[in-house]
Amino acid sequence: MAFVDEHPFEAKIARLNIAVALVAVGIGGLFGLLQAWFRADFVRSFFSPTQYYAILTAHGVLMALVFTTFFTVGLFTWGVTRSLGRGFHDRRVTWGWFTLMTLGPILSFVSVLGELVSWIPLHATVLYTFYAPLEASPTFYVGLALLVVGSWGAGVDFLWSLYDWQQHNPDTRIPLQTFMAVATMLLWFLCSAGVAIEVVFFLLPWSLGWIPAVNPLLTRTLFWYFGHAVVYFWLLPAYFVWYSLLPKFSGGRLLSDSLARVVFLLFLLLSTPVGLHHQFSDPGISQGLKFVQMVSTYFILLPSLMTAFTVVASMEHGARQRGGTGRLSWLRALPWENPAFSGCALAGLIFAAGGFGGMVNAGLNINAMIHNTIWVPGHFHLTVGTAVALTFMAVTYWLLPQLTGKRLRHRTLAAVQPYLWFVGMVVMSNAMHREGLAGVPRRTSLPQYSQVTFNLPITGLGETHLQLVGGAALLFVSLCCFLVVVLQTWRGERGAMPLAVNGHVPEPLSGADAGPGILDDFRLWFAIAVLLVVIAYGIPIAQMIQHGLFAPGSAPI
Ligand code: HAS
Ligand code: CU
Repeated sequence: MAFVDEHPFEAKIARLNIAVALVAVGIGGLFGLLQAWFRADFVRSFFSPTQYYAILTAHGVLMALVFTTFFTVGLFTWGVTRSLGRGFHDRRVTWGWFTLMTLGPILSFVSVLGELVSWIPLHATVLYTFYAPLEASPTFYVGLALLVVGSWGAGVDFLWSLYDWQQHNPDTRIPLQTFMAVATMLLWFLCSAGVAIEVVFFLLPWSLGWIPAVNPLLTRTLFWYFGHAVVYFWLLPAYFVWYSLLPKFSGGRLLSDSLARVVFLLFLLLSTPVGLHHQFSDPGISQGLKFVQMVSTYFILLPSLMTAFTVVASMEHGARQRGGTGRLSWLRALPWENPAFSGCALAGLIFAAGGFGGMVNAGLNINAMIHNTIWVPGHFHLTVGTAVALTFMAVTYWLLPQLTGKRLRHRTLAAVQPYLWFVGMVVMSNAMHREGLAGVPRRTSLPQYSQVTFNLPITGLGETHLQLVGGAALLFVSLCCFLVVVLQTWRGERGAMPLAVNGHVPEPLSGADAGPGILDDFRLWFAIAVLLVVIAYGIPIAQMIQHGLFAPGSAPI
């Protein structure tokens, strides 16, 4: 029986969340294309510089904040319900958070549109990293606050389901998918508290005119406290797919359940106390503290390196089950024609490169070379823009039939789509990285560099601009293919054809009982995570206060 038949309400909530995510990725993708073409001097005369920033803000907010959050909540609604075998506790609560979550981005998006449509009296060109001193209309911040609060509601719903389940299964280990979803949501509660404080106590009162000014260093620190950890809130749903489904797509089983739990707990503990690596160039934070957080950043590589090992080993196990042999020729036995598999595997390959770039970013001294250059967008288009986004698309091909009861349509288009994304992203992000090394800045519509000659790794901006334009075009075509497959599947007739999808999720080779039960003690792990945050952020904030943050007469801006 398909998921939609067993849990029709939860299937509907998952579908609705994924539908909003798709609207966001569709509009955000179009703005991405305009963005890249504008940067490459291709459509420069169409927009004013202010409109460029509005487009950039819309692209970032829709892709990085709206698409990711909604897709994650939809995916976890499925994963938690399926693995616990029970639905949400109270439907009114579920509708409540979904409504808040949906109203928020609409409000923020309309605020951004103010810059593009003259009759909307709002403005928001503050980018998706919306810290001071850039200021937007209050509606922009209210919208984002609603999105965050709504997503907290979803987290509460998952915890509530787990609590109900534990009442009936007191001595059973938490099912792996629920474990991963709950660990991710706990990380989200912890890190989004920083941005909630920033918005509610500083940015919103400031943009309403209630307080005359805010302190940029403090609000930036609050932002990056959130802004680093949020990247793992995006990544962990992809890991959820790589751990629980990619081994199955490969034809095998995950190697170790406990190892997956340890990885998620390491993220819960180590993701938040490293945000200063986004502030290496900020004055007002001591070099010693930056050094400490650089070292902590290198610790957070560990769970990803463990993932690389386990997931690739599980894929190899699958390939050998399918008859693969040899040291590397087993790779040929993998189902490269199945987009659910190829999307995840290509996303993983790209993430290996994106993670390597992350290691470069994290070096206190090397960071000075790439900070604020277009290298950084190159890095995050590999990570969130591919490791995460392509995995989400890939799993949609497998999940959507189970959520709708409709068979996937346009299978050939679906099979080609991940490869188009892969090639487009390799080309585009390569250009971004190389331009970044040559010093081309990010987040700017000006100056234009066509007159400048470089002796750095690019032969000229003509070449890299061409890659930017071409790569972005391929990505856009790939996104359109994805949306066509999804929309056409959605429009299909329920039950008209067999689903041709097996929804069974196999147990890992080494099960949960092989590991210690303390791994499931979320209260303990969450308490340690909070303690680490207090240590990592208490000291810099105490230093800021010492330096006169609240001193009478201090000029905040
Ligand atoms: Fe980052 C900036 C450091 C990971 C996203 N990062 C950003 C920004 C974003 C972002 C959005 O230290 C820009 C923010 C802004 O607008 O200013 N990042 C890191 C480090 C990691 C890292 C050390 N980042 C991510 C992830 C992101 C993300 C994940 C989103 C999802 N990043 C930085 C730093 C900056 C930064 C500095 C600031 C730069 C500046 O100056 O502004 C690490 O977590 C990376 C670890 C990853 C690995 C790779 C493991 C490989 C795996 C692949 C397995 C293969 C498979 C497939 C499954 C070590 C797991 C195999 C296939 C076969 C066929 C075999
Ligand atoms: Cu970071």
